[in-house]
Amino acid sequence: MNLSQDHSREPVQLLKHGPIAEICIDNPPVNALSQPVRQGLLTCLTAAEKDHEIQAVIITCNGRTFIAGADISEFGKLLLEPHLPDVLDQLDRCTKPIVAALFGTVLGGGFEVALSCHYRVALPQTKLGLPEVTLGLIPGAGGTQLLPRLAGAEMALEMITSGKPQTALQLFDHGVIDVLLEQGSLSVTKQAIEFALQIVKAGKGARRVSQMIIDTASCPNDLFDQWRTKLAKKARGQKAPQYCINAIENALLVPFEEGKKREREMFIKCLESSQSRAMRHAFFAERSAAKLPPAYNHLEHADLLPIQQVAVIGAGTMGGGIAICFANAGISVQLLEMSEDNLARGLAAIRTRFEQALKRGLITQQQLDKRMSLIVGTCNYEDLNTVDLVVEAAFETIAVKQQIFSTLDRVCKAEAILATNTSYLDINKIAKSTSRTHKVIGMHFFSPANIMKLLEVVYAADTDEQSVKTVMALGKKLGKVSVAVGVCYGFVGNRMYACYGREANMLLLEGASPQQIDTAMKNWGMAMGPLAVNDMSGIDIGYKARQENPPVTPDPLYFRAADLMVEAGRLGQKTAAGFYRYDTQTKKLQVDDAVLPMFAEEALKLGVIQRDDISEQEIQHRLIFSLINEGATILSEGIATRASDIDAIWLNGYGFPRHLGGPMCYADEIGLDKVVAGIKTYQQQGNGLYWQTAPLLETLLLSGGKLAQQ
Ligand code: T1G
Repeated sequence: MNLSQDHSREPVQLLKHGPIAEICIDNPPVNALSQPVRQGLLTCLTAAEKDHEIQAVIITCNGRTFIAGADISEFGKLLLEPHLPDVLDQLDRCTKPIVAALFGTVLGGGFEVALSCHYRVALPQTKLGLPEVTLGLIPGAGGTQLLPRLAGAEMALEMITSGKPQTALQLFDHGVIDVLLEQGSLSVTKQAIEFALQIVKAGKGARRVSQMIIDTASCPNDLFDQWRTKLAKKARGQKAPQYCINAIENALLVPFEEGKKREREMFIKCLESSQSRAMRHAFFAERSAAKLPPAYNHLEHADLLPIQQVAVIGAGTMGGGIAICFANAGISVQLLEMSEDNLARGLAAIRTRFEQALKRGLITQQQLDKRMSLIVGTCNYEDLNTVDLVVEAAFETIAVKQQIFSTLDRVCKAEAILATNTSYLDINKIAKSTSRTHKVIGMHFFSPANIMKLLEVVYAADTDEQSVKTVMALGKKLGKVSVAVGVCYGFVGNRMYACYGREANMLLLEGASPQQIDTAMKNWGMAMGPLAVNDMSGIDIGYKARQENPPVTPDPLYFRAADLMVEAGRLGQKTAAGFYRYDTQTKKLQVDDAVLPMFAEEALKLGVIQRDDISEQEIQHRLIFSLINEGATILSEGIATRASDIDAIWLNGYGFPRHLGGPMCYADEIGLDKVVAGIKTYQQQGNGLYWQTAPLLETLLLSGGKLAQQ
């Protein structure tokens, strides 16, 4: 029976099942704790407490998940009452037992609601977590005080500083979950009502987590300092993880109310920080990227093509990684190579990668066997006549790809989608070697393909809506962040990365050393410096790409430093020497000053004047501003649909620090005036050919607009 008037539009309703009151939340898509939900919770709780017929309360949700957190879209605006901590205080203090009925992804404020209840029942595979740290925040409604009281300090530290959820099954042994519900028999709500009735019958009252004592017997004395040291390294430059540790430590040091008060103060400080603004921008950028580009909005809404079986052409590093992506998602793969030897090598390399995952506890033996069984090798194109989609990952030359696509067009079924993993080449040219240009598309994976989350979905001139929608959805199924981009040299990520690499190379000619450049970029926030990255991937890859496809505005200066390495046989780690030298056993990087006179001699030849006053800031600004400038140009050309798409690309494909939000977000944070001034400086200082300020930056500077919102 519905106790409240007919407010069917309200997100929270109070229903009555005999002596049990049900507070039911219905706020699609994830039952986020928006202001109306918080208000509704408070109103219904007050009513249930006053109703003498009610002896226990359950909190339930409609839809696909229990509350998945605070409403992130409210952050950055004025926070409206009732504030979540106040609502949860009332839950905690309720005199009647309250049961949380959990399923789906119970995250952030949702988990805090559950922890503020007196009992928790859940389906075994329910995910429970406090991911606030991934948004540059800390739990802001008691999570850092409640979780240690139930699960202990060490589990709380692990979950809160990593933001990674655990299942109800995993948490059951820690006493966080009271009963694991049965999947599929009675509904979660009905099972929760049954449990509440048992509580009432047994005379068990409210059991406040806030009053529990934390078991510190197993905690080492320096537990929190150990975590501070570990995270200062692992989450270098990030503030929220350190605040998480301080807040959890307070749970052992001060009473609950004081601990919660200090937690809220730290939460507000994080909420107002640039790091949290950047990480919340990243969250929404990755979700906006899932929306199709306008180019595909006007077409009739095509259905997705079912993808049950795929083929991958080429069993090299990329082809093998791509095959693993599909097998991990449970999709059968035919892996085609030109010879039995190459195929055997490729399959062996795939097995090795799975065995490494097994050794690290990431998969079970059963999963390894299942995934290997999904990958079948062949040397015969005719075997591909039933696949729904092909991903070509062969040599990066247009002639080879055109030949492959012409063969695929002949053997594959008419509706099959033909995708290429090319990093640079013109997909329109590849499509023209088929009779199905509307089914040709780019699926640009990033190495290692089974690890990196980014997938650039490159639509060519004729690619149809069904192909784009199907591949975007397939990317999500593979666990990727799919971003739809247009065709140009290097699409979005690599085109911008070429500018970043160009500046690093130019700085070598101008007198900076490899370690000076790499140290500057690591100090800025990158995980690795550009030259160490280049050594790791192989300097010859870019060299060959430039030979095969000279950049649009070829300039002998651009990559001469890298070309020198290749011409001297210094290809990077694989030859134990590149910009650095590498120990042949340990592969440990060592500075090698032998490269400096090579750059100096080349600079003399090219008329580049060497300087010894290159500062860390100049290195950082030239590399990062080149990304911003090229990104703004790409946006103006329509190759990227949104500025936030460019941020999603750089956060998931190139290790751009998530707490800086991506190049477009970062530009707004430091100020477009500073970026444009820097560009003009480098234009006057060096080769003006490429430091032309993107018109969009000039326009926004005049209008005061935000680049990341374009
Ligand atoms: N707030 C607002 N909108 C949200 C949201 C949230 N918390 N979570 C998801 N959405 C939107 C999302 O933008 C998208 O919108 C749609 O829901 C589907 O999302 C006080 C302060 C729950 C695992 O960090 O991890 O609580 O694009 O595409 O892949 O201490 O969403 O359709 O318009 O991601 O099935 C803590 C964030 C907040 C959870 C579902 N909670 N969300 O994944 O769908 S801070 C989180 C997720 C907090 C407290 C603190 C995932 C998901 P649109 P989706 P999905």
